[in-house]
Amino acid sequence: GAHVYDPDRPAGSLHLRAARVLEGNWTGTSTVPSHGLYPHQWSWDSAFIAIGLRHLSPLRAQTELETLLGAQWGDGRIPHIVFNPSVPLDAYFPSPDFWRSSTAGRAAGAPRTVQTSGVVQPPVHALAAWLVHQADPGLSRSRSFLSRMYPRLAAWHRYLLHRRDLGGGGLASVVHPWEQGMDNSPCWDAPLSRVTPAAPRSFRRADLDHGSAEDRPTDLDYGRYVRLATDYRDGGYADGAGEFAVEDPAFNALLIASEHALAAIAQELGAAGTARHARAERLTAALVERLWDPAEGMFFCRDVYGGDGGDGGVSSALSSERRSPESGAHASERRSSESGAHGSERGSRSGALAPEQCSAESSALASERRSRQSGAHASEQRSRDGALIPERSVAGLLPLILPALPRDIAATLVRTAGGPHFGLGGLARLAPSYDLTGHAFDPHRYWRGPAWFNTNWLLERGLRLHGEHGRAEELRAALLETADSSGFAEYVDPYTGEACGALGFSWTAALTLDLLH
Ligand code: 9WN
Repeated sequence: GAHVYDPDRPAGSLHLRAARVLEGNWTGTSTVPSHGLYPHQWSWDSAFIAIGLRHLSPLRAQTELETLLGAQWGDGRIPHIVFNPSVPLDAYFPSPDFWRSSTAGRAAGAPRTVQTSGVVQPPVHALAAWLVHQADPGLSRSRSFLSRMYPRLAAWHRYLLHRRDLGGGGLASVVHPWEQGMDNSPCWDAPLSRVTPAAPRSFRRADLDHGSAEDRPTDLDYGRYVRLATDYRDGGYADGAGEFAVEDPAFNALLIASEHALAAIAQELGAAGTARHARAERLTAALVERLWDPAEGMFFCRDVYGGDGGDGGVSSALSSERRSPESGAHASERRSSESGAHGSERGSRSGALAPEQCSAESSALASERRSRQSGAHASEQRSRDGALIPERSVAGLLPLILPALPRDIAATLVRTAGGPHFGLGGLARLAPSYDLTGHAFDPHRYWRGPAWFNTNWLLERGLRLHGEHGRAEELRAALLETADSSGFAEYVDPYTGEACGALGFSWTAALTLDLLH
């Protein structure tokens, strides 16, 4: 059908309906993803929600992020769920009595007063904070929003780049599928197969009270999720001891985009952003070095504890195509980004970093780097190569959001997005979460095929960043049309746009608002 959003439809009405969804899901201090299925605050949801909410109420958008970052742990991690104490324990699994953050997480500095999970989610927060600031810089400065958020965001990135560099190659690893956010992606099948599932009767899946079993992860998946989370908890949430460690291209791309945003925030606060922009560029090079596959034309996940430590090519596993011999050659071709994607606005100094914080900024980054180089962190003492996971996930396209991505790689990603595996602008209405031709593709099962609004919003941004305005506009129109026709569904069939999962889903409504502005 026509994939063009009809501008003659009353423009206000989609805006109004999206606003009503967010209004209904607002609790007073944050927004639930959906009241039935997800009745607490989720980390990356809140970042996307804030990006939309800023168009309705910059104050609420700031509050959303402040509430989340208020639950940060002493070691810098931002938990993936902040529990609402007034919601019954059995409304969502795993509940606070499973995570036991305030006791089991004590050594890692979990807060005492608020209950949280112990795993994390993709670091979209600095990007969100910067975009929220830009929606109303006057309000932001008057509330010292950025100067209050900055140290927390910096500690968050420090946690990920130090404690989570389990592969020793400079990238952050996720230690649980919930952390990457695409819970049952086929990418996790191989690394999860090494995990002994928890006994099925040792837990109760509250998600099945709301979602249809065919659309959700399987019981076997859940057994493994529970095992990994239990072991992490029982080890006091210390990093480096688990069985599962994956370097994911989307998680790391979001970290890098957020590092560029943090550089812009530092500049706004009167410090130099150059060290952070430079770090973001080094991370972009590491991402290419470790996760780019030139023969397949996309990024793949690295299973840090998997494989035989071979050259990491995926083509022989995916098909019979031969790999190009110059794997990794792109790492040296990165171009420098002049000012970063998010501009380098130097604004008012009100709420600026204190002078000692400013000068501490670049020396802190330098000493972080020295301690990494000397192998001061237990997890970095040796590099683990692992192996690339031969599954094509939309995560492998999302580095398109990076400003310092080499031009040829960006162009290749655009081609891959429009090719047979993702069908963007052709077969598929929106980019699927997983390879349309893949052996595990299922158009309705959660992250094994359906299209999601956050990943497509990121692709739209990446297309625009790399000058693909026509394709970006087409994707924007398809997103708006599908959000509208699906009732702001959690996810949709990538071919038909049929609604799946929860309706009135917050990030779908929020990102719709953002695209309308
Ligand atoms: C586990 C809240 C979250 C999203 C994730 C999505 C789903 C939770 C679940 O819902 O995960 O964190 O119970 O399935 O996979 O991306 O953040 O919307």
